[in-house]
Amino acid sequence: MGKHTRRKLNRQQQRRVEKRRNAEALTPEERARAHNGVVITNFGKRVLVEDEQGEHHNCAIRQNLGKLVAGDRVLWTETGVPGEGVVIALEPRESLLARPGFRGQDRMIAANIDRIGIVAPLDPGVHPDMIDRYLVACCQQGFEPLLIINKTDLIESEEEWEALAETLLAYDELDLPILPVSAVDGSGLDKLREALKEHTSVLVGPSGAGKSSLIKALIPDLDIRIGALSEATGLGRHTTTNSVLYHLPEGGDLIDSPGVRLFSPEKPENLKALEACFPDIHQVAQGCRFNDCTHTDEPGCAVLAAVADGEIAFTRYHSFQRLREEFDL
Ligand SMILES: Nc1nc2c(ncn2[C@@H]2O[C@H](COP(=O)(O)OP(=O)(O)OP(=O)(O)O)[C@@H](O)[C@H]2O)c(=O)[nH]1
Ligand SMILES: [Mg+2]
Ligand SMILES: [Zn+2]
Repeated sequence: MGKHTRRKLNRQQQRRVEKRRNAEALTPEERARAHNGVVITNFGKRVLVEDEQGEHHNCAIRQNLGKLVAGDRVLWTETGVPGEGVVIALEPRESLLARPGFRGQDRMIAANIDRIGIVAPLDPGVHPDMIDRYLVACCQQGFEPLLIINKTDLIESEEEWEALAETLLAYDELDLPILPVSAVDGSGLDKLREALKEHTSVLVGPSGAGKSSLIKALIPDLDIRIGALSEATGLGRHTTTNSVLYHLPEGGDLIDSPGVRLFSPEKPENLKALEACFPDIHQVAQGCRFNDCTHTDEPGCAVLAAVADGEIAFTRYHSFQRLREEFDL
């Protein structure tokens, strides 16, 4: 068999695998027996699926479906064992947030979301670099960003509020919704509820930011439900290891995700594509002498001038350059 033929066959096989994931590949008999469901969480080789009545089923996954993640819409069938099932098809995803993992294998964070709540904690600190990385992902995929500043109960003085405002100035100027909250004293939670209503959102941010704490604060009877979930999945209660989908009492779904040390967005196609996700820099860059200016040391660089006179926040500039270097653009 020649090289060419083999490649062609592989592509055909590839397509067959793709097709097998979807409902269209099911036999009429399978389809008649199947129920709709949403993946609540993936715990290794199995998933917890919620049916349309809100019941949870611990499900195996049919071969070739690929990995599933919280938020995935699936078709599943009963096995005869109460509380168990088999996922037999994956509905096409409307969106997917993922991050690069080991050996180029993407790690999925959440599916079918439309909003990303970036949780930045005052302790250990609000880091613009982390925020900017998620903002690039939002820009690339059309997710609405929501900047959630958690642990405001730790703020002790007016000066600390001012320092925070200073850090957030660039985001305010970008017209991002910014919500200062505290999972501990409950401040800002009403506004957060309001912002999450009618959306499927995912909370992201570093480990210890308080993502799970915020979800617990938003959902009063969650402790009981987390107990049931731990029982069903055998997972513990603390550091989040897998994304989990929750329903908010006021409406909207919220996905908790494991903390990530350093999130990276998808590699932008080119320098301009990265720049387009930094609107503040992009706008000023129109004034650079060179069209392909990297804003590092070029003569006539309008961005460097704007950073020097404080018109562009240095943190934003730094985030941009860090990503540019990381992606070799
Ligand atoms: N002071 C204060 N502490 C908080 C607040 N929210 C969470 N914490 C604490 O921060 C720590 C981490 O909270 P978690 O909710 O587990 O953080 P997480 O973002 O879910 O972390 P991972 O699951 O590891 O990604 C816990 O000790 C919480 O008690 C807050 O608003 N104020
Ligand atoms: Mg957590
Ligand atoms: Zn420039």
